[in-house]
Amino acid sequence: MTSEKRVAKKLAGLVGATAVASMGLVMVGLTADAASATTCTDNRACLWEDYDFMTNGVQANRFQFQMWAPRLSQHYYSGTSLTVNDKSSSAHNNDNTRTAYFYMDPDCTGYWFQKPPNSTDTNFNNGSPGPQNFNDELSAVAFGSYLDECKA
Ligand SMILES: [Ca+2]
Ligand SMILES: [Ca+2]
Ligand SMILES: [Ca+2]
Repeated sequence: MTSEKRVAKKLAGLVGATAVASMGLVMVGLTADAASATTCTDNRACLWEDYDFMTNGVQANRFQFQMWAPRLSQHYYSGTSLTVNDKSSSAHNNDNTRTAYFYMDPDCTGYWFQKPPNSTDTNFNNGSPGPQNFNDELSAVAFGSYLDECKA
């Protein structure tokens, strides 16, 4: 039995089934947030070279951006000599309000996907969650308010 279930069972004896049902929903939400915590700095979005927020096995070695980056070939995953272009396999948008955009081609062109505030994707090859078929393809990134600058 997980610790969550033990807590839920204990609460069931104390406060009744209806209250426990709503408590259960709250706990599920907290668990989801904890699972998506990464080394990505607040108010930035991050990319990693490998699945599951890793670059060469190190989560701290990420590329992160606050505005836009039209040519990922000019950037490195932190702490490495790996350029970011056509290598990224997972992402975390760690901004509370802004949507981040990810493009296959430089200057924010070509196929793209977006990640809403506080969302992640552990694997650009699968669709749960989206996107899929973007593995090792990204060449430009931007938050929504900087798309014009990125395309300029
Ligand atoms: Ca990769
Ligand atoms: Ca995916
Ligand atoms: Ca590309």
